[in-house]
Amino acid sequence: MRIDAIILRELNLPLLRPFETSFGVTRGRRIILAEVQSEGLTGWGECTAGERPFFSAEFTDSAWAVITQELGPMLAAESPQHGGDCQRIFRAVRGNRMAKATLENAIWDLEAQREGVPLCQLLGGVRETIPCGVSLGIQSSIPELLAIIERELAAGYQRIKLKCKPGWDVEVFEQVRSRWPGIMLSCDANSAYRLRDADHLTAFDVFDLLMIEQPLWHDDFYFHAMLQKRLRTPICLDESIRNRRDALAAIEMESCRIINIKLGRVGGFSEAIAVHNAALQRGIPVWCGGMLESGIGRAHNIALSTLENFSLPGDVSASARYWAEDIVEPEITVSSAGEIAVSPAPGRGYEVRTGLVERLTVRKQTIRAMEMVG
Ligand code: OSB
Ligand code: MG
Repeated sequence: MRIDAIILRELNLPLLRPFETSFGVTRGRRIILAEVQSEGLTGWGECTAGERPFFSAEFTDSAWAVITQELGPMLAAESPQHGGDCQRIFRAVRGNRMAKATLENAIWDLEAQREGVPLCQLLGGVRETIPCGVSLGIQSSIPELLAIIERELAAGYQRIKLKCKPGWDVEVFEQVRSRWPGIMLSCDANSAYRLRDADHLTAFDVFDLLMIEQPLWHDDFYFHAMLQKRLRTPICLDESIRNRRDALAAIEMESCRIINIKLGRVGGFSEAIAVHNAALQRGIPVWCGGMLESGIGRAHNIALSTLENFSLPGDVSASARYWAEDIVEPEITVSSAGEIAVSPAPGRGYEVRTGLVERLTVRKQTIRAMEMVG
C-alpha cells in the first residue's frame, strides 16, 4: 500500500462525567487521531495515551512528538502490505507503544478495507457479539456508587469493575456485595498497594471477586507472584504486560491468572494478537481493557475482542457512557443482554464523522516521508 498522506490531529473531547482512578481524575480527553490515506482509502488510528504520564510513561504530548518526528516519517517512507509490517518499520524506536499503535492500527484498518473484510475477520476473530462490562471510577460516596451500579446493571452490563485504592475498597465491596451477592464483580487498583498491604488484600477474598487488577507496581511481575500465592482472588495484570514476552514471564512466574489486553499498551494489533495467543496456549483467559477511547479506538477494541480467548467481559462499553456525541456513526451501543453486535462492514465497521472531527480538532499536522540524509 502506497502511503499518500498521514494526517495527525489532536481532538479535545470533554467526558460527560469525570473518571477517577487511584492515580488521578480525568475530566476530558486530549485524543490524537491518525488518518492514513492510501490509494483512495482512509485508515484511522487512535492514540490511547493519557493526558499526563500517570497510567504509563507515555502521554498525549510525548506521543505527538514521537509520531510527528519519528514514526510518521518512517511509515510515510514505506509501502506496508500489512498492519503486521509496522513492528519492523518502527523497530529503531524504543518503547512508545501507544504512539506506535496509533499508526499500526490505522494500517490494519486500511488493510481490512483493501481486502473488503471486517477488521475482526482480518484479525482472526470468531465472535459475532462481544460481552461487555463497565469500569466505574472512584465516587465521592458509596450511595452514589450504588446508584450508578444499579443503572449499569439495569442497562444489561455483565460485569462491574470498581476502581479501588486504600480507603475505597473493603467497605465499598461489603456494601456492593450485600446488595448484589451474585453479580460478576472485580476491582482495579492501578498500582495503589504495596506488598506490605498483603494482609489487607487477603481480606478481599471474601467478596468473591472475579479478579483484582494490577494491585502492585506498574512494572512488576515478581512481587505480584508473591502476592498471588497469598490470595484466593485471581490477579489480573494490566500495566505490567507490555508485550508477548511479558505475558510469558507473568504466566510462567504465576504473577497473574488473567490478562487484560489493551491495544495501545502493547503497541498495536500485532502484539495484542501475540499476547492473546500466548495466553490461549497456556489456559489464561484475557479480556479487552479500555482507555476512555473515542469511537475509533472503541471500534478497534471491539474487533480485537472477537478473538477466541477474549472469554471474559471487557471494559468496552457504549459511546453514550462517555460522550455527548461520539465521532463515529453509528455510535457504539450495548444490548440489554450486555453485548455489542460486531459490525459486518469492511474495515473498522464504523464511519468517522469527519465534520465533527474537524470541529473538535485543536492541532493538525501532515507528515511527510523522512528525508534520507547522508
Ligand atoms: O486501568 O483499566 C484501566 C481508564 C484509564 C486508564 C486506565 C484504566 C481505565 C479504565 C477505564 O479502567 C476503562 C474504560 O471505560 O475505557
Ligand atoms: Mg486497569
